Amino acid sequence: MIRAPIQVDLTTGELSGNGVQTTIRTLCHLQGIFRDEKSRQALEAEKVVYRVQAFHPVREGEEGGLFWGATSIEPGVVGDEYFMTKGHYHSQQNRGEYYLTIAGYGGLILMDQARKTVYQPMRPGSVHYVPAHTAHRVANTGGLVLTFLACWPSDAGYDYERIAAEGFSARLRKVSGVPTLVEDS
Ligand code: M6P
Ligand code: ZN
Repeated sequence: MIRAPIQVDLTTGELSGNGVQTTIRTLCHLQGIFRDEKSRQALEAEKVVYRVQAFHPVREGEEGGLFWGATSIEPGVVGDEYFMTKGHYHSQQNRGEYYLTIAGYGGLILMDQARKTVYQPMRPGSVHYVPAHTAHRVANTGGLVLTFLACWPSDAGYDYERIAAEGFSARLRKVSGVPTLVEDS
């Protein structure tokens, strides 16, 4: 079915139009995501960490379509770990994704099948390819809201359970004020 276009505000990354859905993730949704659980609990439970807007022109799980999204991560830390997304593998592991940074500064954290974790600095205009079979999460390392656009296959799906069970092998932490990828102990 041919769908009406939606709009991206190229300054803020905000999506608008028919079919755009918004999900808010507050600190209380992010139990077990950050290394320092005590610090997370000490912060305001209703504090917004990030917001995801998504446009699904076809049903989730349908083969052959593409989804479009905008994610805005607030500046902040839990302990010494930057505010970040939950992170996921795709349920259909052989599906990739693109990210395009619109505003702010951050890091895309990628972990391959061998649990090797790297991070790519994100800045306005940076385009990042998330390969298939690769866990991905984004952290806001700056003092402003970090906003990026994403495009991914409609049948990719989300595997959050594997992240909950195994985590990433490294975390992006603020060490002497500098974003540093630190192996998780
Ligand atoms: C990007 C895309 C979305 C994802 C969002 C937040 O916009 O990858 O599919 O939902 O980031 O990431 P997560 O689902 O891991 O919280
Ligand atoms: Zn994804």
